[in-house]
Amino acid sequence: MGLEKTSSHAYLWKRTHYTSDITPELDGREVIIAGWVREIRDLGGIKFLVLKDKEGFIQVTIPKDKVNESVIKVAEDLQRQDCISVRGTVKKMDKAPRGVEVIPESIIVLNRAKQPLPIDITGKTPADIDVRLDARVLDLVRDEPQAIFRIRHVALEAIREFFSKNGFIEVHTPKIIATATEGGASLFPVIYFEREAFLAQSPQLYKEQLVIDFEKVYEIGPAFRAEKSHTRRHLAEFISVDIEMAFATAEDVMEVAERLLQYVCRVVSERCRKELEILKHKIDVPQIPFKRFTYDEILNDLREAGIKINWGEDIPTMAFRTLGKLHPYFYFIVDWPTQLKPFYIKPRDDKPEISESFDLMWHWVEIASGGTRIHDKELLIKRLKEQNLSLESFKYHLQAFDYGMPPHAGWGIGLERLIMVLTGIRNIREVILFPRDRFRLTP
Ligand code: AMO
Repeated sequence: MGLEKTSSHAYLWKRTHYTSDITPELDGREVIIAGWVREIRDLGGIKFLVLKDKEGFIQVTIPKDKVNESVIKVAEDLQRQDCISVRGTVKKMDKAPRGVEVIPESIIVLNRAKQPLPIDITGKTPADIDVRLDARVLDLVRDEPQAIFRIRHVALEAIREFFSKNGFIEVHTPKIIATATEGGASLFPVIYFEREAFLAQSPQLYKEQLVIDFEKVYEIGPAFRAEKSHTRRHLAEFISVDIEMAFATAEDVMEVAERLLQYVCRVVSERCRKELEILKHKIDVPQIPFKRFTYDEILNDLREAGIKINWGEDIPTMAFRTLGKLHPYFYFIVDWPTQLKPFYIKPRDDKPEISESFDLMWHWVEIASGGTRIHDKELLIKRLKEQNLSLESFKYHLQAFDYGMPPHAGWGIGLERLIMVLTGIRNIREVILFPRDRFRLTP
């Protein structure tokens, strides 16, 4: 029975096996597989169809003289990305890509893909990134994005494993909030009933408050930045991996960061061999501890390379590019001038112009930043005033400091930047499903 279209009530399309389950040992077995047409080739007397599902590919072979006419008729009209199910018999076949093929008894078309497709899903004819992002759902079926998002999944799995093993509890804090934490310029305002609110730039204030209750917390959640800069490493919405730890200093949480990165690199390189091969990328599991350079040492490095930056100034992108050449690995930049850091970062007791803060770098890209926090309410109020921030806006945050705030420290890692490191992909838009940037709000 070779049905071209069937009522979904009949459920004749219900799969018995994923493509990866079809092995030469199943020779002679009847199976139902379902997925999408990746390629179809007609060699006159025989048609080869490559069917893709979430686990991989299988060759469906249609010898014209050996299958019934209705199958041939359906196969005649098949095009790339049509959604189909195939009932057929497994045949051991040395010449087939995985040593096995399926000879169909019926093919059901569950939905046709509109032709011509806007991009080549085999990836043989590369398309411009904007063309691909406009058809992102289709773009994501290609092997490369499939590998990227599988790596992203495994990295997240490893991150959660690591935190659980190390006594952290996962939290979710509000993303519609009343106050800025990371500077007012990059805030997205939203209308919240009759009031103005903002999209959270980071879980900073909440994660700090929660150390009173849970001591070691982590959050993996969206962060929003109204970034004007249109670069290959900035998004308006990204996933931030944040931790906060009670009774800890910057150095303590730096150790957590380097152990986490080493663990994630190891896990991904072991569990994602196939995906890394597709991306032609190799992960070097880093040695720890990572090198630590002070801000002053970095300024010296840059001076020697012919780039002069005055003490207290931020390091511009082109200078970071030079640094990346000098230090092509993971490293920390510590002891930043207090004036360059947000109000919640603790100034050093002995030298208040320097803060107990760090940025974690990979070559020239900043992967994370963090530090020891101020836990003394009076000092926090002083810092808020120095940065011209309204105490009224931080009322509830300051209140938490009346409830036994312990010394604490933490950091935030940009997940997409980490995925760029793990995949070797250079444009951040490739490692997030539906990127948001200054010029893109759809799809
Ligand atoms: P910061 O603002 O440095 O620190 O952000 C932390 C990390 O988040 C990533 N990141 C971004 N990724 C993509 N697009 C962006 N626009 C973007 N902005 C930041 C970077 C960066 O290192 N609250 C502090 C962290 C802390 O002290 O705990 C914070 O948000 O990888």
